[in-house]
Amino acid sequence: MLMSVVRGLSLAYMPTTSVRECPEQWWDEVLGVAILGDGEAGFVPSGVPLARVATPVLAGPQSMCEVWRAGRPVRAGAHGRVRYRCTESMLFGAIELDERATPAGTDGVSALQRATGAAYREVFALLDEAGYPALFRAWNYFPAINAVADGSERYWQFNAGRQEAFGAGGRSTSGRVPAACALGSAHGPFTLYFIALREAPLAIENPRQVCAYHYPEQYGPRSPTFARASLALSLTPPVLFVSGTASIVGHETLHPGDVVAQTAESFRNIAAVLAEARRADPAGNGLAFGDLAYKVYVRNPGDLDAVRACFRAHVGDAVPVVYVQADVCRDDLLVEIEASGG
Ligand code: 3EB
Repeated sequence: MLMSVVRGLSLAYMPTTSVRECPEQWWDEVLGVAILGDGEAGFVPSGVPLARVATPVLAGPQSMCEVWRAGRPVRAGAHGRVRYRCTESMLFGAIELDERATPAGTDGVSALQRATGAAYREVFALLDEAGYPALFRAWNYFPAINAVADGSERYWQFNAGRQEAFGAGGRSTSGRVPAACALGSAHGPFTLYFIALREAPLAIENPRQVCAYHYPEQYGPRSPTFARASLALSLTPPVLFVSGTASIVGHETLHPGDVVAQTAESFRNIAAVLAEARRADPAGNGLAFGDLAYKVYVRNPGDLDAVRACFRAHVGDAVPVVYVQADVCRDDLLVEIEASGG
């Protein structure tokens, strides 16, 4: 448990078997849930936004729930295919789109690019209508992220669909962009879950890294649309999301083939992002390694012990953390780490 136990937004990684046993009223303040790894989802009450993410859990129970709570009662709704729950200040939503429903067209636009675009367009329509225009954090998952299909890398196709939808939705594609991650799942539909706010958060960049929205064309014709972190000072207490962070310095992958060096480099990047966030927050609270909860994406399950040892050397073993298998968006990246806190 973390991120303000009493007031405001909180996140917990819980074994699915424990969540199953929670009484009905426990769900009243739940904004939404992501089920990580395989596991049947029938226990989630209807009306709770749900993302099923086929990223196998590498340590502990086979199925874990990432539970987002508001610390106050929530209101539920649906808009198109997006399910959401919200408080006065924030909205959590989830959408799953089967790529088979958006086949590639003769115009050369792939199924994944179409699904991505359709999902984001529906999300932005909801956010505009409901009055939470500022996308704060987006989690993106889809299978075969490193595969080449219809003539290009699937991660590139995703980036094209995302960037286009941001533009069509009247959003900036550089500068004021959300924190995000994009990972390859084992199977399943294109899945997006997100948190949006009434008041725009601050986008935080990393001085060690080129802004992702300025990556050179060698990483794809349309650049990714995300900031290294996003900080909401309008929430009490403030909330910080650190995007998926990998072993990239400048725009280049460092330490190919060396998972421990990549993990350590990722922590250098997270430390640099936290320093930037502290500069942006006059109060400077909750912005150290020990104040965050982590999700660690490991490409090769056999690397778990090495990654975990490196993780513990950096943050100790008193923080919430879940390790899952996922494909990182560049095929030379072996690990990626995201963090949430406040
Ligand atoms: C990177 O830094 C590694 O496309 O939304 C990290 C976080 C990465 C978010 C995204 C991709 C994304 O470029 C990959």
